[in-house]
Amino acid sequence: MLGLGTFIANPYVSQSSASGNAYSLDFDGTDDYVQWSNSLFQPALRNSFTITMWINIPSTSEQFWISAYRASSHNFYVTLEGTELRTFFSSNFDDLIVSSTVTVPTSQWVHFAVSCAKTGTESAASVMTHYINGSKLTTSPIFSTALTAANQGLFNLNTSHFQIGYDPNRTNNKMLDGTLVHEFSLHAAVLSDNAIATLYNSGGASIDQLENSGDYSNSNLIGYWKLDEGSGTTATDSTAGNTDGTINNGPVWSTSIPGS
Ligand SMILES: [Ca+2]
Ligand SMILES: [Ca+2]
Repeated sequence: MLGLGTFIANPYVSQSSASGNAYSLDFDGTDDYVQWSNSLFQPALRNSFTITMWINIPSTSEQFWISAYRASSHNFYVTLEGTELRTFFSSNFDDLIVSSTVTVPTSQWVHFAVSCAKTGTESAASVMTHYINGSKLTTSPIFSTALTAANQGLFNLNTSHFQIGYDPNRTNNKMLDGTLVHEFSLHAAVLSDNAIATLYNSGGASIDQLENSGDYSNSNLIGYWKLDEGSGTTATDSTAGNTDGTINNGPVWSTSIPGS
């Protein structure tokens, strides 16, 4: 559990609005991305997790929102192409891929979440669930192969990294072009439907994920990047884990945030 002192010690809070969130990152579609070493994400993705993000996209052309890619044998990524939202998870060639059909609104702030419940049993399927703007989407497995408990533990990105906005194959031009990202978080648990709806209904600017609020609990929050620095190339982790990300190739700081 984080103490209040940790929050106050964040040097970026004082320059922000009262809610502690004043900026987002604007990606250029050419080479901009935010990157983390896989030290936090690799063990987290071996178990149950939830990732949340506020994103504002100009179009639904094919794009990578989140990616970690070592090879076809070990990867995790979220893509949007038209009305198809997909999350891929491959561990030691054992794939779990889910797809939702959804019309993601463009040129406005959208709340995205994906949770993955790992059952930990050899025979039962793991379940991934998509949410857009607090609503749970229907997910269809593309491959029926379940992640087994044995293979979950083999998820190994080696020296590959975890990114926002990074196309593992740059020649495909699926970087985030003209896209804004405002907050990004990693929870080492499956958040409830109500918890995700609470985050969405907060508008992003009013709920700080470090705070417990109503149906939302931060007890398993292990990475929280507000993308609120307003300058520089560090995406500061607001949790005690201090897993900062590196902002690469010059995305622009924008004052557009949800509710603004
Ligand atoms: Ca922000
Ligand atoms: Ca750039």
